[in-house]
Amino acid sequence: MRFSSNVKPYVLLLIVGIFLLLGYVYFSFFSERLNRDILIDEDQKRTKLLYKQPSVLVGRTDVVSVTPWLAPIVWEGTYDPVLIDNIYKPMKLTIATTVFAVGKYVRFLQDFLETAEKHFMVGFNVHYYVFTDRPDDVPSVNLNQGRHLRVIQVPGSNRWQEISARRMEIIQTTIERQIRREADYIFCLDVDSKFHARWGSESLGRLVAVIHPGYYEQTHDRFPYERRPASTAYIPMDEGDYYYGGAMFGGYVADVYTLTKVCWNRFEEDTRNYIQAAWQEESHLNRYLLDNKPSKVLSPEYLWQDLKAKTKEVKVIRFSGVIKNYAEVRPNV
Ligand code: UD2
Repeated sequence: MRFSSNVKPYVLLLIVGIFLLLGYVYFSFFSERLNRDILIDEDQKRTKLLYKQPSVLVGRTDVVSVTPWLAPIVWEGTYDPVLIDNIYKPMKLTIATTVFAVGKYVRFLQDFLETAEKHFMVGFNVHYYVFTDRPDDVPSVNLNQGRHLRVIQVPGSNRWQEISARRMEIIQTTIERQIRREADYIFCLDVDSKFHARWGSESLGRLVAVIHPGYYEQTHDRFPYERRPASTAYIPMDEGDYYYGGAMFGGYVADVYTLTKVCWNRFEEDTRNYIQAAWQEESHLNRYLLDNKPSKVLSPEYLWQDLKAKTKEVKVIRFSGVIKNYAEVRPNV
């Protein structure tokens, strides 16, 4: 076919441009579907989800993906993100997310919230509960549809240990007051962290804990559990499953309520006996989870630290603690 000579070059360019754009849209639509190996095939009666057949024999062999009490340990490659979202999204769940930004830690909020909007429970209703003594310094961050943020004022303290530990008390009372009516699941997270990749519905469970990135290669006698029998967080040398990080715990609102209540009561009992567990609420969390096994365990992909080099079994870093100058950000050292 020949174009007549009176067709202007810019018209030709426009036509070529339109074809290129259509080609790109067509290709990216189909390549995305093919890469996922999932097709949504609608016939007149129902929508069916086609996905790669799960194998009984082939899977990750470099890591353990189930605990001895048969809870999943969530690693990249052990689940299909599209399939799992397809199960949970129709439930229209609301996920409460607590984060404390007391004193100078308010400076970490912006990055925490902005990266959460990109990667954390995308497509779900998320209610952030920001606890701070500096409500005027809470940054304004654009939230996606179905996501809300509430600021709750809490007292400051001149001891970081108290700020960290009192989270258990404050989460417990806030669940009682409002969260139990407003959400299905809850995650309690450290603010001095950023999301780097998907953290989605694969993390939902009745009681969820995360394996601390610093200790997953160690035997339990090397874990920094509380070792003094005088503390209610005490764990003897020959006991222990994993060392769980205090920077994340979650689950059904009712289960997290019990966890925070028990840990806070034990923390107070210790205080009355003039003892404070080695790693405050993290020590109590570890004692609680030894007796009340989590129903889902997140691998260290869900709690990394920026100062730690990536290891070969960690294929994706999803959430990581930022490097901070402790002496500068904490009220005491
Ligand atoms: C570890 C745990 C942390 C907690 C702490 C207990 C990990 C990765 N982190 O972190 O969860 O169990 O040990 O000792 O497992 N905060 C404030 N203002 C302050 C101090 C703390 O808002 O002045 C809040 C904030 O949300 C922070 C959290 O408490 O993210 C934990 O404090 P941290 O990050 O200083 O504790 P760290 O790094 O020792």
